[in-house]
Amino acid sequence: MKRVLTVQDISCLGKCSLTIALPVISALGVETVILPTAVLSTHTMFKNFTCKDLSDQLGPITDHWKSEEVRFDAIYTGYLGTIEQIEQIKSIFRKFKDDGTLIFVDPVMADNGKLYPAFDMDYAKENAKLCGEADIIVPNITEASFMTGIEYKEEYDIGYVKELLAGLVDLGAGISVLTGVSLEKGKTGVMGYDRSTGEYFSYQNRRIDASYHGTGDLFSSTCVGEILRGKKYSDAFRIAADYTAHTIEVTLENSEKPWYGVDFETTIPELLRME
Ligand code: PXL
Repeated sequence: MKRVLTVQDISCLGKCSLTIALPVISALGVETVILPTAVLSTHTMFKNFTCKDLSDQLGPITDHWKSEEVRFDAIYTGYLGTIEQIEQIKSIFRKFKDDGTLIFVDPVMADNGKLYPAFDMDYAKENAKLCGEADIIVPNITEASFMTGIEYKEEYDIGYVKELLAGLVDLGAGISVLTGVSLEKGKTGVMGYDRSTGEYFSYQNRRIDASYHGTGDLFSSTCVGEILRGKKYSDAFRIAADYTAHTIEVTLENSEKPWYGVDFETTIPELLRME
C-alpha cells in the first residue's frame, strides 16, 4: 500500500486540513500518516478559536519515524502556521525525500484577493520558497498572485492565467496547477503547466455560486489520493475538480448543513467510483 505523510493543522471542528485529508486519502486506499502542526478548537473563520502550536513536536516525531526507517511515497503539506514551521517542513523534505517521494504543496494562506488573518507578505514569500521545492503545487489565483508579485485580478483572460503560471514556474515547482480558474462564464476549474513536458492542461466544470471552507483541502486531498492510486496527473486534477463541485452541490441541498464546511462524508462513496 502506498503511504503518504500529510503535514497540516488539525482543526478539531470545522472540516478542513487534517480532518479532510485523513478520511479522504484513506478512503482512496492510501495509508495516511499525519503530522499535526497545531491543534485548533476550530478553523480560523470561527471567532475565539484556541490554538496550540506543535512546532516543538515536529523534530522529535520525525526523528522517531526516521529511526524506524519509515519512507513515504508522497509528502503533502497544507495550511501551516508560521515562517519557522515552513523552515521545519523544508527539513522534513530533506529527511524523507528519496527518488520515489512526490512532494505536493498546497500553499494555503489566502483567497478572494486577501491573506487569511494569521498571515502577512513575509509568510507569502516563504511559502513561495516552499513551492520551489515541490513536484506539484496547487495555489488558487490569490495565493499565486501573492507568491509571484503579479497583481490580483477578479476579471481576467487566459493570458493572465498563463502569466501567473509562468511566475509559478519561476518559483521552481515541477507541475503548477492554478485552482479556481474561470475561463468561461458560469464555469470554473483548474489550469496547469508541466515544466518537464512544456504542456498546459485545463479543465472547466460548472461554477456553483457558493463558497465553503475546506473545499481547497478537499480538492488537494483528492488529487493526492488519486495520484497515489495510479491516476495520471491530469485525470487526478479533473476528478478532484468534479468531486469538489459535486460535494458543494450536495452540501447546498442539505437543509441541516453546518455553515463551516462541506458534506464530504455523504459523497465519499461516489468518489471511489469516479473515473
Ligand atoms: O481550509 C484551510 C484552512 C486550514 N486550517 C485552518 C484554517 C483554514 C482556512 O482558513 O483556518 C486552521
